[in-house]
Amino acid sequence: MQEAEAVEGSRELRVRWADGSESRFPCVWLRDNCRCPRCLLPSAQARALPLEQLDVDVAARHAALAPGDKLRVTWPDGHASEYEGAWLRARCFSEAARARVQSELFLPERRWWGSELELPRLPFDEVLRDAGSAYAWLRTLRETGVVLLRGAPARPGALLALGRRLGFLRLTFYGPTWLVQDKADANNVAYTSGRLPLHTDYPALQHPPGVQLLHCIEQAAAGGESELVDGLHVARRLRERSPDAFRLLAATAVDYADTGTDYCDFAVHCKQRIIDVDARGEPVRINYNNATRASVLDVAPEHVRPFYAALRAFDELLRHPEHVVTFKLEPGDVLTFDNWRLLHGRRGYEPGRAGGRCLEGAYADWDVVLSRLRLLRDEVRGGRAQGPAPAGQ
Ligand code: OGA
Ligand code: NM2
Ligand code: ZN
Repeated sequence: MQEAEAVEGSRELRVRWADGSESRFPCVWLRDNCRCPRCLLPSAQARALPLEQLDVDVAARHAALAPGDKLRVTWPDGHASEYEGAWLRARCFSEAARARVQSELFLPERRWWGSELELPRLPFDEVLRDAGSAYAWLRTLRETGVVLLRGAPARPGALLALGRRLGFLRLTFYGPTWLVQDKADANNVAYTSGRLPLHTDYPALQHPPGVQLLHCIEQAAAGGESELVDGLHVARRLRERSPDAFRLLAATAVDYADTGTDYCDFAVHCKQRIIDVDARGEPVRINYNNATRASVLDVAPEHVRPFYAALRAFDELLRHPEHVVTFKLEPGDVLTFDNWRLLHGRRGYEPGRAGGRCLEGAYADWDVVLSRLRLLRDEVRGGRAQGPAPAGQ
């Protein structure tokens, strides 16, 4: 810091940096973010200052640079605060600086894809062993939405190891992990040998699982191929081509239901918009499983046919060959994907005799995955430059 100057009746401090640029810091924000141990619990890096002690109009009584590149501020009640130059600079309020900080916090941009996608692949054991590979896994999971981990043992347990790598898995009514097999009296359409049309898992939950892990233990001789589509990409296409269909799917609250017994008995019901959009209208999550879409439909009768027409338009665009990637999992493959972004499906298969097709599945929440991604990024940055990029097929 070169210079600090009080402006706006001392309600704002202006700092000039060595490179000549300037940053503005409103005093109410400075007071709110005092670093002293009375205002901040150091062991938790958490604010200890209650809001009722914050004067929105607070002005600095005195502000000056102090040795060690610090800004020292004294407040009207005598309280003193000190801020390090680098700490302040990382919190500059300029639009460009804020955009930089936000992209650091919220991690890599998405890359859209269609049927041309070469599935990103990484060795399963490297991801468990090596921080650079684990970072490459999670970074690609965020950017592309899918990574195929290969070479896991073809028996249950691999997902628990990946769960420990992340932190922990998401428990649902189908258990900590679950077996996708042709089962008698199946409590879910997935547990048959039938075709599964493109869907996202578990829109019946208010907070559907962000990430899905599917470990192939045994594959069917005939059928059972997997299909993947970049649902957020297709939703954006729908907005261009059929804006009315897009608007309807982004506005209509659709009921989902799931009732039965598995890990314990359950009667799940909730409402979801099939295309979930953020405050700016950008699609952020697809909530679409035709199997668990409830028979109650909470719209006026005159809106029923337009709703179905919009859903048919979206479904057709999803299934368009230019959007679908098809492949067949092999024993030892672990397919990991963004369940908020991708839709996945499976072709029907020959049930076969004893054993037969068997996948083990599990879920993780994006909070856990992104937390691990940030920690791995910092670990990898501290050591080597970057992990190996996943190879295409
Ligand atoms: C599921 C599912 C895919 C498969 O269990 O929800 O989509 O290949 N399974 O069996
Ligand atoms: N399984 C695979 O939404 C769904 O019912 C998806 C969930 C049974 C855990 C399937
Ligand atoms: Zn599924």
